[in-house]
Amino acid sequence: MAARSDSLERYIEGVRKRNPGETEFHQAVYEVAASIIPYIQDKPRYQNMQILERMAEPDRVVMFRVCWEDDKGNIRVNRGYRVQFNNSIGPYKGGIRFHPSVTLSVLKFLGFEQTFKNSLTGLPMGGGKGGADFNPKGKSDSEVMRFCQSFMTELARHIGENTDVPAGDIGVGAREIGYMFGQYKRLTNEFVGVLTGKGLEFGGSLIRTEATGYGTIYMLDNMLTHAGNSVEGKSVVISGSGNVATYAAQKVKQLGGKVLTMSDSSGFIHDPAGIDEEKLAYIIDLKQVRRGRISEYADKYDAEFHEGRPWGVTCDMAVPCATQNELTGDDAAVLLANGCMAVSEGANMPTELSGIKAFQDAGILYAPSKAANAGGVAVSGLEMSQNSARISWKEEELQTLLRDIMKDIHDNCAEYGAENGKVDYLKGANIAGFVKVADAMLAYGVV
Ligand code: NDP
Ligand code: 2IT
Repeated sequence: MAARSDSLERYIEGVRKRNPGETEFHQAVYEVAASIIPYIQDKPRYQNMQILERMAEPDRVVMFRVCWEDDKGNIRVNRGYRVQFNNSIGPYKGGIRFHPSVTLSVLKFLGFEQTFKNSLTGLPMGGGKGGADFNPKGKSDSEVMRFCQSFMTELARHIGENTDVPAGDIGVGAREIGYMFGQYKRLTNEFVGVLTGKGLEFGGSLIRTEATGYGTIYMLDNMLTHAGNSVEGKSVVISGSGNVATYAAQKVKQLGGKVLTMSDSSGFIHDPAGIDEEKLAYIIDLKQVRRGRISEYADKYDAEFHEGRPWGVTCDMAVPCATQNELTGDDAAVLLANGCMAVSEGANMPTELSGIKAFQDAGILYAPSKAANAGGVAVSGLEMSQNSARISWKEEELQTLLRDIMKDIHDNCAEYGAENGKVDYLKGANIAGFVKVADAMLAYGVV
């Protein structure tokens, strides 16, 4: 045991030294290495070939200037990125994030996580992530369009339907994907599935919009079923009010649960009566169409608005769907003290390491993001298949495929994470995601 923790510390020290100041990236690598190092202890093929060391080094990183003109005629400069992390099992695949907090560290943590997540889906997709420190909030449609076109003018030369297929993430939804796809098509004179999350008119897939949120709740439901329980009648606290949060809330409602909260970066609303379909339709219009603030919900419905995050509201289950490190160790202690029995992560790495430890020590059900939110990229993979074959599948087929993929992810995690009659879903997800990528890397030799 001492040898294992020594090797973990040594490994992480190396990662810290090679990537100074990249705290989010260190955190993501630590969380994975803590599961993988004990697993490969008696498997010299992975150790001799330095597989884990190689996995923490992206294949390549592209950083570029994005220049655009705002509505007042000012010239603005942002920084764009694409991190092509690992293409051992398929083309690089992963979202694009537009948010002022985007840094190389954030995109490297996301690209690293994506490699394991995409492996878990069972589909042939490698890991990548991109974005820019551009803040879409308060920008006009024309400004967003000009930014997206300028961003794609550089990105286009680095991506391709068989090379790297970006999609949406924070700040990038249907509008931004439309502008970027249009610019790619114009630059290359090719109509190919180079982005996913496209509009249905130009090669998008049914249920891609809903897939991440639905998948996160399927993961929750699968864990509960495995433990002899269900979502029905349970209260759920959700953070965020964007794409993932909205459809997670819808699925909780469909499965008979009650959603008490939703949030944005200004605060959260608490609706003790529960957020039903009609209220959810209001939130979709408020956030996606009018691009307003969640606080407006409390003016319309019998609900309270509070600053901060929603973790102090008593609930049976918590589903963080906003951003990284939004649930601290202290928040985890509060949730546990209030009787929270399950957590499923819609956002990427929303829980700090101390929070994860608190959930695991308490023995509650905890689904890490790389498993819980994999439904989104899984349906992106299905969008790629439909584009290559130039066909569109029906909604029922896609719904069944999404449910089946999430069930397979659950069962794989349960198999690799089995421990004394219980399941460590974090360990299970890390190992199940690792094995396929690692074995492909072994097959390629030293590359
Ligand atoms: P959206 O841009 O649609 O929504 C993001 C939501 O999170 C908004 O409510 C936003 O509030 C809030 N938020 C963002 N940053 C912060 C912050 N720093 N502090 C507090 N609140 C914040 O993004 P998505 O719903 O697509 O993404 C949410 C999470 O899910 C991210 O972690 C993303 O990586 C992950 N994810 C997304 C997938 C997808 O398919 N879209 C797939 C898998 C994971 P505000 O409006 O105030 O900015
Ligand atoms: O984090 C993620 O999995 C995403 N943002 C979705 C990626 C994708 O390619 O659909």
